[in-house]
Amino acid sequence: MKNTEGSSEAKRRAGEHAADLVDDGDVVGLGTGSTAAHAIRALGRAVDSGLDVRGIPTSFQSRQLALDAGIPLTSLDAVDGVDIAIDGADQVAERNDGGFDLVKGGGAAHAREKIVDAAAERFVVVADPSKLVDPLDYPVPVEVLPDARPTVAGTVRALGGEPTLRAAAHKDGPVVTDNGNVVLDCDFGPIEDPATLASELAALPGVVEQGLFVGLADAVHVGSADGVEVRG
Ligand code: ABF
Repeated sequence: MKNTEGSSEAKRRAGEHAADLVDDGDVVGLGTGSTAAHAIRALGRAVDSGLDVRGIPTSFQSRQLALDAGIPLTSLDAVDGVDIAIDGADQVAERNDGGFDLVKGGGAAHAREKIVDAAAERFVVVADPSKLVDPLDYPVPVEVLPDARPTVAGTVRALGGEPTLRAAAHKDGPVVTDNGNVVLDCDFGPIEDPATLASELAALPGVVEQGLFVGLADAVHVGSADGVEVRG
């Protein structure tokens, strides 16, 4: 059975550890998901204690959390740059060159996450140990314009993947993203060449964003019951 208590403690440690990296005056990308939420809450406490930061949310969920935590918000068009982004992942694989490849999008927020994370001077991933794998094999979330669902699904099958339209958890119908689109979870089994698959998926007409983050992350903070290991 999955040790969810241990996993949630690991997520808390990872999130809080990464939040400590934020300096006074920073513009911070605020990731989505339960691990990034710990970083947002920790930042909120730091703001209460006088830290001067501005946050850029990556989803409706992270915006709400940041507002509740009292973090002043801004947007990409109002700043010169993003100093640091702290975000979770569904899977993390260490590359031979010391970098990291990720699958993201389990929260259907990967389009905005990629915009903000890629814009950041430093992109820090927060995770519990269950997220570390080799190779990546999590179904790749692909956000598509609703009209493009059948054509993208057909090409995903031709590429060797099995696409599944993500269903909404608490009502009939598909998940609808913050951008008004749908998500195809595309199972390719083990992904030996994430860069090539990312390019193939990104090139399909109607694909808004795909969930492979190839070489974007600068570091991964892996929480555990004992502490936090920083990789990268
Ligand atoms: C977001 O939340 C994602 O891109 C990823 O899908 C997910 C990770 O969730 P959690 O931290 O709750 O495991 O960052």
